[in-house]
Amino acid sequence: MKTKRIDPQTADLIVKDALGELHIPARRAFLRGAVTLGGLSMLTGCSISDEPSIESLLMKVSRFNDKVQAWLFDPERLAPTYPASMITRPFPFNAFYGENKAPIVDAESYRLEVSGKVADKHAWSLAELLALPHTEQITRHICVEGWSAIGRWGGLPFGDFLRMVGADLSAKYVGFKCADGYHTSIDMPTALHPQTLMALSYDGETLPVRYGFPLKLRIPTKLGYKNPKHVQAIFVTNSYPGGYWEDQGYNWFGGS
Ligand SMILES: Nc1nc2c(c(=O)[nH]1)N[C@H]1C(S)=C(S)[C@@H](COP(=O)(O)O)O[C@H]1N2
Ligand SMILES: [Mo]
Repeated sequence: MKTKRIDPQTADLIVKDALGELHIPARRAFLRGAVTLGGLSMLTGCSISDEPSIESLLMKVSRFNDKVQAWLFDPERLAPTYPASMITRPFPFNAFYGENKAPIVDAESYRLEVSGKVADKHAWSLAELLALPHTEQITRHICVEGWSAIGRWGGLPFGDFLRMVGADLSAKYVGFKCADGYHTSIDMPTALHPQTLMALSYDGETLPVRYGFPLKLRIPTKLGYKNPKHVQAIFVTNSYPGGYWEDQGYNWFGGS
């Protein structure tokens, strides 16, 4: 199993995120004046000159950040989109294992389980999912491990799916379980965000195995680890579900 290492350039991106560069004027004004990186390092007693201390600083900022972001998050904010000419080729693979270990999900027997606070708990076949309306987006994926890349995903807005299955939209969380044992969860406003997609295609083709066949959640307002691949089960709940990296100290809110 890999552990995550954060290089200074990525740390910068995360600190920016942690400090709330979410393009909301009130929030920016609040945070810009109140906290600087230097100020934070004083506040938390961490030096920011070496990697382990950057990591522990980020953990502290992150905890603060989950609380602040929860009430400052603007569900209307859109992630930037890009022209097709800017797509990163080849788009990088990442997981907690190597590319040759990506799980091969059988298309015929695949069923997407839907459970928890939803009216319609029927399990979806791939054919049923493929028959749903399809929209495309070209957005940037940012991984905390030090890279970002622009890709093109297609699928159904997740909010449309949640409404279709009669999910309790006042529930707090949506959790995801994946074919490789990975799991993660998001807050309901993010689940209903217009750019949050149940993605079945990548760059105009069936989602390749390495990018999460048969289904991934594409959430451009969230960091890479909050974009689950090979999704097998979706559940709507009021109990905090955590996640694979989140349980190891990564910011649950994980905005980008
Ligand atoms: N099922 C599953 N989903 C996952 C992961 C994983 O290990 N397993 N890794 C996450 C992380 S950290 C990243 S950066 C992205 C990478 O997605 P990509 O391979 O499409 O670039 O998948 C996310 N979703
Ligand atoms: Mo990642």
